[in-house]
Amino acid sequence: MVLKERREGILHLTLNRPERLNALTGALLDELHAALKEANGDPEVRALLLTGAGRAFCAGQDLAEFGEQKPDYEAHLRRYNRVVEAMAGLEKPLVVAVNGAAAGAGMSLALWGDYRLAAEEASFATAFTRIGLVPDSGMSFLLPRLVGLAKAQELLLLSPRLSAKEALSLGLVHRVVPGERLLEEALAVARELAQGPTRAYALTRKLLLETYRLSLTEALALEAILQGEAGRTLDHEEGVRAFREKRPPRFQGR
Ligand code: LHQ
Repeated sequence: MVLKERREGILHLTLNRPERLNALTGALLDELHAALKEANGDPEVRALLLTGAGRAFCAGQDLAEFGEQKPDYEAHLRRYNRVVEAMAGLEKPLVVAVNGAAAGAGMSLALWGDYRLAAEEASFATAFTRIGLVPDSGMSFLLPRLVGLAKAQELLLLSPRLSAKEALSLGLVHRVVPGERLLEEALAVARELAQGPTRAYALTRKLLLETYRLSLTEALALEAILQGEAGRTLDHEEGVRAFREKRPPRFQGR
């Protein structure tokens, strides 16, 4: 259900239930969680790429998973939340290639990427309130931060289906490319990130998330602590040396 391929320091994950628009089941979420945890602990993996198989990126929760026997959603969301915590806590950059429709929790997963590309034919819909639910998988946290409160209100309450172009103009994605070039372009970004200063990326990711709950004084203090850590990496030494020698740096990720 989750295809894994590791090459050139990149772990390429593909949500693979194309016959169901890659809709999320408990089993798929558990596989995704395991893959993210494994990648995080593997020093050979220096960037991740997430995409979907077939014509959709991910249609969110598989609405057929439970049949008539609907579980307690609060309990079910624990499985979502550990995936989101794993994505948010990754110590390497995550590139997301949105190949088609991203709806509900599928849109949330897409937004957790640090760099998001969309195919021209991709679309985005929050979808939650359309079926009488509230945003989950971090959508209520991330969406207003990405697009501002007013737009988040519109996207969450009315759930319009956004084209890739609209998603680009809102800042939901960083780049839109023709579908046939999506993977190649996403891999190029992942490759660049995989050759970068992995620790500095990890600490930058952490800072960007942490500052949301910090005062300015606390944010400055955290920047100083993490700069201390980054300053002790070999990659920092190499970066400065390469700058002085007027050559591209060769980062090792430590
Ligand atoms: C689906 C699905 C789907 C099953 C399309 N499930 N079959 C967390 C935890 C607890 C509770 C619940 O929720 C959550 C988080 C969530 O993610 S809630 C939001 C769940 N997702 C949705 O409500 C999205 C529903 N799907 C859509 O809006 C559209 O299908 C999208 C925009 C994804 C794609 O539209 P189209 O390309 O026009 O395809 P389609 O609508 O014709 O769908 C194709 C088939 O896929 C169709 O089946 P059929 O047998 O008629 O061919 C759909 O029923 C099926 N499908 N999404 N989530």
